[in-house]
Amino acid sequence: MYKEDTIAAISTPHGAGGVGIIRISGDKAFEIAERIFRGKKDFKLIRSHTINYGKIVNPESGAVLDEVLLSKMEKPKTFTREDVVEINCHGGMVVLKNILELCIKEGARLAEPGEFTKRAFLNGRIDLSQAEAVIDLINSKTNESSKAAISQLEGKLSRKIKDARSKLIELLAHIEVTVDYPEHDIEEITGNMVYEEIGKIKEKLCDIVKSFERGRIIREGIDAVIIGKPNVGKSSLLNELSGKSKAIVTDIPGTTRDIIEEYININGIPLRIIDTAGIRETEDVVEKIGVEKTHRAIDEADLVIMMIDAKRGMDEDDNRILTMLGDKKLIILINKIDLVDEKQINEIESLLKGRKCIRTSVKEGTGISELENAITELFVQGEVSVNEEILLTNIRHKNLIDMAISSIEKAMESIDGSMPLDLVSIDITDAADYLGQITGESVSEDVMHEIFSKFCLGK
Ligand SMILES: Nc1nc2c(ncn2[C@@H]2O[C@H](COP(=O)(O)OP(=O)(O)OP(=O)(O)O)[C@@H](O)[C@H]2O)c(=O)[nH]1
Ligand SMILES: [Mg+2]
Repeated sequence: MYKEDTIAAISTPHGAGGVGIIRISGDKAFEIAERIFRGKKDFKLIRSHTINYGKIVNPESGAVLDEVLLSKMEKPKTFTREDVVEINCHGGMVVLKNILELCIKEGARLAEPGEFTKRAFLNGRIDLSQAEAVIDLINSKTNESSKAAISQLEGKLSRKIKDARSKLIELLAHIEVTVDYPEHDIEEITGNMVYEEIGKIKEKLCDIVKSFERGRIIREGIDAVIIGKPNVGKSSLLNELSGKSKAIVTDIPGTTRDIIEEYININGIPLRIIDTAGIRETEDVVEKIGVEKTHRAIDEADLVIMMIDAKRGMDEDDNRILTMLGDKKLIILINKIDLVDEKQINEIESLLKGRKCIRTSVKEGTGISELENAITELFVQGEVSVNEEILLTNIRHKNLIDMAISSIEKAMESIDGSMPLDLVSIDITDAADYLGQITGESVSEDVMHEIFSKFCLGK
């Protein structure tokens, strides 16, 4: 399944840095290090899991490439469960490249992206979902998303999935014995018993799926789109929330023609905030395209922030926009309250028929923190305490759990229809198989390739 050769790569980001790390893993790691490292002690005498000062020297020319700290780590107590050498050198790209080239010349192969983690998986140190958590951890943009990744890396998701899978397999074994060896003296399993057992497993899987929406938001963030008629202050809001003057603001209606997006972070939740062209009937070709893009952005958004101009009041256009939104998650802002009095605001609120809204003046900065709190509340009811629970964050895992659930449902229907148990067991087998693909107990080479190719080089 994998070539047992020795791999090497630069494990730190490209570009100049204080230190850079080159990692070598495989049977020849020590042999290579022995040839290129000159330390106080003979390499063979260096104890495992120690860090050692010395020089990297080209054995042929005798040229010194750098002064380094080298860690020697003997298998199996290493990340890949193979012999590992890490060379901490100075962080210039030329130094790193020269040392890497020397390692390759001495017999290592340049690692593929994610290959160190792949070896950790293939050698049984971590399972597939844990390997994927390593990618998430590297890519996480907020504290919450890194906490979720760490909990997955610790194997919290894997344990639940493995548990559900082994219960299914136990059940399958029981069914098989009942069907194939009725003469054996074990308790015969009935359709009702199977129904009850897989029902319980289904419940547990459904709970995990429920955490997906929150998990996805914590990992990828919320897509929030700001919409409204032209000139209500959408671009001003984007600029205010992001603290940049990214979007052009003028008092000419129809200023924004294209989608403008910015990433911000509200109470630990990453938010992709999208400013759009104001929605109105228009003959202007460019603006028309902009309005079409606005509609598409609304379709794809997790949250719509609709702005109403307090000065102009609610009109037909606002109503049309509101009905168009369907059941999208919505926050309504009554903006420019600095220009009107209480009576005018009340009038708009009464026309909104009890829909919750926030009064803002983007110009004066009022109502912005209420908006931020409303966003947080909508998506994270209460405090996020990722450590206490597992969060499903990965779409591949979600799809597989969904498929396992529908296989279990099919099995339950078959039992309802009084089908024989050996037929029911086909769907249960499918369910177990889908779950196995999450942890990697039953996974194809293609899927594995797909997963590990998402990694950066050197991890
Ligand atoms: N008085 C007042 N003016 C505001 C407020 N918010 C925005 N404005 C002004 O309203 C005008 C339009 O603001 P924009 O942010 O460009 O509005 P927009 O919704 O992006 O407009 P389009 O891109 O044309 O759809 C600008 O002159 C802003 O300075 C506010 O709360 N109070
Ligand atoms: Mg604008």
